[in-house]
Amino acid sequence: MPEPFFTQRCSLNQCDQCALPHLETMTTETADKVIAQYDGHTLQSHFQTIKSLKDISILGHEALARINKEQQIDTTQFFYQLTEPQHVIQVDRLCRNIHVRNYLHQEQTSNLFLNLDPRLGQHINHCPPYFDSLIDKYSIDPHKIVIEIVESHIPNIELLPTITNYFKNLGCKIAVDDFGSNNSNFDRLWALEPDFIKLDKHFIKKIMLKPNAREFTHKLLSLLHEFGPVIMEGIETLEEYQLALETGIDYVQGYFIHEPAPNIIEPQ
Ligand SMILES: [Ca+2]
Repeated sequence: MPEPFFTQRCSLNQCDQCALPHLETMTTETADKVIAQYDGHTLQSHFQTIKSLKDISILGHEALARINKEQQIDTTQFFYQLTEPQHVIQVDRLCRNIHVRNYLHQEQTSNLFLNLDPRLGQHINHCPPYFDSLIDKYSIDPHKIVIEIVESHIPNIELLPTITNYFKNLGCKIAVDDFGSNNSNFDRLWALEPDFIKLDKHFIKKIMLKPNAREFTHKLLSLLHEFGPVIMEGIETLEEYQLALETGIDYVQGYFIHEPAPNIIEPQ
C-alpha cells in the first residue's frame, strides 16, 4: 500500500516536471479544442452553466474534466487513485491548463470556475509557480477566474490562507466547494474568506425529504450569506429548482439547468 498522500513530499522538489512548459508538451491543440494525454488517458474539458435565480443571468461556467481510456472513467476515482504527489500536481495542473484554453477558444466573458485538488495545499511552496504563468501566457483576466476548493478535504486549517492567498493575490476569486459534505465547518469558512459558497449536490436531495426544508434552508442561508452568495449544486428536477427559488438561493447549477458539454450553449 502506498503511504497516505499527506505524509509524502514530491521527490522532485522545484523540478520542472510540473512547470508550464513541460506540461504543455502533453497537450494537443486543434482548431476547436485542446486535450491532454496523461499515462495513456485522454483528458478533455466539459463546462456546466451556473445561473442566477434573481435575474436569470449567467454567473459563469464550471469546468469539469472528462477522462477516457478506451472508455470514460469516473473522474473522482481517477484523481483519488493518484497517490504520488507529482502525479496529482501534474494532472490537476493539466486539467486547469486545458480548461482555460478551451474556455478562451469559446470567447466566453463570464466567470470560469476551476476546481483545485485540495491535496495540493502542502506543496504550494515546493513546486514551481504555475497558475500565474498560465495567466500571463494566455492573457487571462484573473478577476474572471473562481478557484473552487473543497475545504473539508484540507486537514490542516493553517494551510487554507496559504492556498487562497496565492490565488487572491493574482486577482482570482475563491469558492468553497461541496459545502455541507463530510466535515465542513464554519471555522474553515472564516479561514477561507470565500467569494462564493457552493452547497454540496446531495444537500438539495436531503432537504427535499424534510418537512421543514424551506425553513431550514432559510436559516442556513442567513448564516452563509455572512460569507458570500450561495450556489446550490445538483439541481436536477423542476421541484428542486422551485425549492431553490423559494428559499432565496442566489445561484443554481445542475442537469435541470444545463448538462455539462464540451461546447457552451447558454440555457434558455
Ligand atoms: Ca466543483
